[in-house]
Amino acid sequence: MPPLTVTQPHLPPLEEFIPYLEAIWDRRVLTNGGPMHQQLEAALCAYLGVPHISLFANGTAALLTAVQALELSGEVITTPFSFVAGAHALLWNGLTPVFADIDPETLNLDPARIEAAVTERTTGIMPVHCYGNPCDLAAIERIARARGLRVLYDAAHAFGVTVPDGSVLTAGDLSVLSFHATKVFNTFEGGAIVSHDAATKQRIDQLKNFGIVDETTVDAAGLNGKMSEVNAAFGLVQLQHIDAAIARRAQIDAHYRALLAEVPGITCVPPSGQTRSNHSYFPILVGSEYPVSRNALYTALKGQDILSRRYFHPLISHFPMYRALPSAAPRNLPVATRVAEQVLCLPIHTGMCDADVERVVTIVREGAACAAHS
Ligand code: T4K
Repeated sequence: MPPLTVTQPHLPPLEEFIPYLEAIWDRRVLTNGGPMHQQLEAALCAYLGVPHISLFANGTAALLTAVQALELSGEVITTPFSFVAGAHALLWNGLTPVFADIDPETLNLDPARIEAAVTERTTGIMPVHCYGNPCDLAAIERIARARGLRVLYDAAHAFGVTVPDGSVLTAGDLSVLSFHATKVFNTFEGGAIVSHDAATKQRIDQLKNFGIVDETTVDAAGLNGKMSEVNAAFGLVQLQHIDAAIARRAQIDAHYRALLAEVPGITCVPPSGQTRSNHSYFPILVGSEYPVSRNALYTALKGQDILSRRYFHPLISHFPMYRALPSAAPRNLPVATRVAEQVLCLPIHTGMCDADVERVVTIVREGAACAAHS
């Protein structure tokens, strides 16, 4: 039996993809904003309920370009409890990440800590909707407005997530998505920037194409962030299956929550105000009342070929390129430091059956029970 991994790409039947490949072969347009690319942008705007989307080769290139497009300078406040790509995008743009602590309930940036981290060098805030759970959008907007800051949401985990006002992706100035193979919606590799107006989208599209404005004009040091036609075509096929994939994830999520509800010391991270979740991750916190450590539980699962992941341990602020920053000190980040020691993301993907969920939970329960007898 293959190991049960934390995630697994949801793949459509191969035969559905073939006609799209044939169309690409016929046209010989392989990249640079071809018809598949344009169709996917339009289809995603309609599906997600957002005004403008620019596709990218991956989420990290999208983050890099989003930071560049917002013309940020000096310091940008962000979370240490995330994937390292976000802070790297700041560093690559010559900016200083300033880490602020997270809220113990949502595991997203704590607005009070954002406010306390603002200095006269701050030009932006880069929050992350961690695990697809929305940040405190209203509080962040209030802080940004009061201080004249730009807001770039790292929405890599938040494909299809909605809040009472609509898509979570329309909050802030820009939002960045990842369509990596490990994500709910994937194009093998891929990403996107959601923007509010046509002029911003046009600027982003130039920046992801070397900064080319026209045949004889290049006005910025843009990168090559373009998505190919094959990736875009795959996205068009995937989109036809996304609702079914999210619905299956919702069942797995509910099954885990029901079975884990009574396990002492295990907390399932609750949703944070979304009207639709995408169930992209299933994080639990292994608290001090649980008889064995998070790492011991991780190892026990691994021993049974269940590959859970400690997203996001270590904290970004722990890595050598960030460690010396004053804001990276663990005493500045007590909640994130504790959560990084407790968190474990259990497997959740459409390849799982109910018995897989039960197998995972049995091991979690055994961890609780074995120590109850010791
Ligand atoms: N912002 C945030 C908040 C992010 O989480 C990410 C990416 C980004 C920005 C950047 O977006 P991208 O530039 O990646 O588009 C993964 C992903 O590589 C990364 O995309 C993701 N976040 C991060 C949270 O996780 P790993 O190193 O944990 O992936 P890996 O290869 O260990 O895969 C995990 C499991 O998935 C494997 O055990 C097996 C399964 N898997 C994976 C791949 C790649 C498959 O079944 N098939 C596959 O093709 O980083």
